[in-house]
Amino acid sequence: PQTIYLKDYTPTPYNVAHVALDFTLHPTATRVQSRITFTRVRAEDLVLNGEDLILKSLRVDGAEVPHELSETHLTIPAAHLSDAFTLEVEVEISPQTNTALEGLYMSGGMYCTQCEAEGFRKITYMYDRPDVMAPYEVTIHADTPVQLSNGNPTAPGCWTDPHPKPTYLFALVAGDLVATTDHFTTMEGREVTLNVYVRPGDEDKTDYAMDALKRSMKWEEDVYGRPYDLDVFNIVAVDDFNMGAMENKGLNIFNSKYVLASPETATDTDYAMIEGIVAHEYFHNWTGNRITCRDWFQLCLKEGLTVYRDQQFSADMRSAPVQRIKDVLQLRARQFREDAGPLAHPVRPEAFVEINNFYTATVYEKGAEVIGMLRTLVGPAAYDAALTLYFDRHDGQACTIEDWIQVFEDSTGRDLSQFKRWYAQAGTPHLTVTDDFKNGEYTLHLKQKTKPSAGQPDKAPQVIPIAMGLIGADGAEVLPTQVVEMSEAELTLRYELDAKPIPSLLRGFSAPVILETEQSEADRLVLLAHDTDPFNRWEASTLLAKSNLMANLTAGSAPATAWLDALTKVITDDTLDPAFRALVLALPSEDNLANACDAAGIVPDPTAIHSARKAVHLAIAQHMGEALPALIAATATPGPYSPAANDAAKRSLRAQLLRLQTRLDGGTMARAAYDAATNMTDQLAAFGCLLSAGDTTVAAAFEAQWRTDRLVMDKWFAMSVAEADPDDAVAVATALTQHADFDWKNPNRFRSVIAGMTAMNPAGFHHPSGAGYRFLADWLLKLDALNPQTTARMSTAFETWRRYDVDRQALIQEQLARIATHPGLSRDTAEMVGRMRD
Ligand code: BAL
Ligand code: ZN
Repeated sequence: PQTIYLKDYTPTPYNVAHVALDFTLHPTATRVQSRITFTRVRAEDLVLNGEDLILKSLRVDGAEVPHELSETHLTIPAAHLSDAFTLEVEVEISPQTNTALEGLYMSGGMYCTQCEAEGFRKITYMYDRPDVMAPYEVTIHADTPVQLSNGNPTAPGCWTDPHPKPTYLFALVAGDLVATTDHFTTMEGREVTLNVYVRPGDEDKTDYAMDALKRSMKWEEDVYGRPYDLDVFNIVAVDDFNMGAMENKGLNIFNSKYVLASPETATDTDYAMIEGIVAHEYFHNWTGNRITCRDWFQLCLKEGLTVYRDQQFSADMRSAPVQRIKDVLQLRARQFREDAGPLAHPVRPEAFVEINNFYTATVYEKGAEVIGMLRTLVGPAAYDAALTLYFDRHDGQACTIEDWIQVFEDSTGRDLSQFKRWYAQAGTPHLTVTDDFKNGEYTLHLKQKTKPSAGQPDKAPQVIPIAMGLIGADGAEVLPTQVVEMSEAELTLRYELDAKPIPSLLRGFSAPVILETEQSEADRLVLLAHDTDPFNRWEASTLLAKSNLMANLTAGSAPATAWLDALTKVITDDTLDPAFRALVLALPSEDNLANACDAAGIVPDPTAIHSARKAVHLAIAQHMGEALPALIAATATPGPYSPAANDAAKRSLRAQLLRLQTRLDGGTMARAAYDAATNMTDQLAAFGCLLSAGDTTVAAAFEAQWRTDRLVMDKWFAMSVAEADPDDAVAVATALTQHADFDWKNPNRFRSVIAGMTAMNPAGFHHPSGAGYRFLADWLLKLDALNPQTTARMSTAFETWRRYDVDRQALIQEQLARIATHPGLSRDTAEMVGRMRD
């Protein structure tokens, strides 16, 4: 397969002035007539993308012309083209047999599309690339009650989108759908009709998505000064969807998991995800749609910025410190893991085979961190001014990271050339800190280093904004937060002080780096009790938990009483946000501990990690002992369910406490909580406790209660694998794949069972028998023939293989080789497996 390089970017020889599309929908024989107006820039052949299309007719300005077809392109020689011409093409496509879920496909009898990144080429011949933007007119003929496309409706089945857009933002939906409708008046006085379309029967689960949409529209005006720009904004929920959601202009299409919510069926986490993703897709209207990417190498231009903005929104809607901690947990779990392995790549990659493989945590989450650092470096007011300039200067354009950085340079006068390394260098910088106190002078010495990664043997120093403060041994703040800029490989900071302080570095996690300090347990206990920065208070607790877990793992040591006392103090402190307390109580994940072993030069044993984590969890439970029932009672949320942050915070603490209590009473209280639960958050928390305690009846009861609810059953499938004993996990997962409701072609259901094993039961996945690896490879090979995108994504479960012992390494390599040599393997999966192989 061909590798595409950033350096090879060339503009097209023709511009597109207008696109008119006429669809006659049929499950296996949809007709697409296109009428596309081109203008010439250079006298070259017209080479358009097109795949899996049956060409029925082709005319240029009404006349038949010679043309060539390949599996991927249509070519019309330059000699047959003039300065301005109209290309009329008719093709036939088959949505029903489109199992890749890219282009036009069917989900539960509904027609829908997914065109990002390169799905439009499966609809008709076109320049399927983001820098070709045009207004669209769409007509849909279908015997369905609802037909939707981008823009404003002009007649039944007819849509006009006046805003020039690239193909990847095209969308079409047709089916038996019902709408919940509301309205929003923009800051400019535009009356906008808002619809959330779902399948009949789901309409009682749309209120929260609608509410989140209206709050997003208002926040975007208040914080970024950007109003909505069409008369209609539609959201559609689709059951079969590779991604979370898609920001098509005026017609956002969502995985139904991120739209549908009722207290009985959705957890607080689901509600928070819906809020964040509705906001994310809406915010793309300005950062992605009106200002788009010149080419796919610039994906972080829209994704990093939009993730940053949805994180800001969620922080404003909820607790900002809690949001930050959750964002960093995600970043470390997914992006740091990616950056440390064979799939590491820069925020702006320079080459790809299949762009779908670059919708990654690095492009999204590290891309967002880079923007957060930029804001920290220039300050909030300068950030706002730069964003205003960005919108003014680039509205309607397809841009690059250079354009983005230029806006900051022009509006602040700063030279950001070194800062651009954050976009170009893969890998997470390690920031090593030593300190000293002598003769009234406190010295902090910092060194940065980034390990080599594929194609990048040497890394230059990056600009690291370090928000820091100093805390006295008595817990008093000696130095309030200041931002230090580190741009060289080493930096020394000096402070005149009476006594040696405790440094609180990287407050708010001001840069995506790995901090390595010689901090003592005693200093961490002071920070846990007194740091004025909530992030670093939590960080201290995480580091304490990690060191106690590692001591148990490597030496069988019982957790330190001082830590258990400090933990109990935080958990019982009513002045602290219960959500914060819940995060303090959550132990580092097994994957996180495997990574900690690796970093410490210890080969991780997933089975031993699982046991150590259980042992430490039990020790915490025993330490809190009799206090637990009262603490659980104090987390009650009387009255009707509210998904708002306050109540959700209490439920999150309750879930953690119930887990501890289950270790002591074998599930007695969890059983009572399960029976009394009136919402899915409480029910699922108790369900997990009961499964972990070996309850033999609850799984069947849960299944009987929720058998007809697809999204709740996804949770049942996932939890059943996640909570299985690691020795039984493969057998449990295999049995679930034989369940009548295991529709493996549905990405949500597939992920429930497969990631229930790979991500949620690591000791089961890494079972020394290798059965977990075989299980994953079997299912990847099966799905690859139908849905390469989801297969390639799921293959990343193997990316940490280098951490493990030689036996496990060999077992994983055996499966990777088996996948790589499978006849007919997709380009997507071939690229991923190729990058992961030894
Ligand atoms: N653009 C793909 C889905 C998203 O990031 O919103
Ligand atoms: Zn996005």
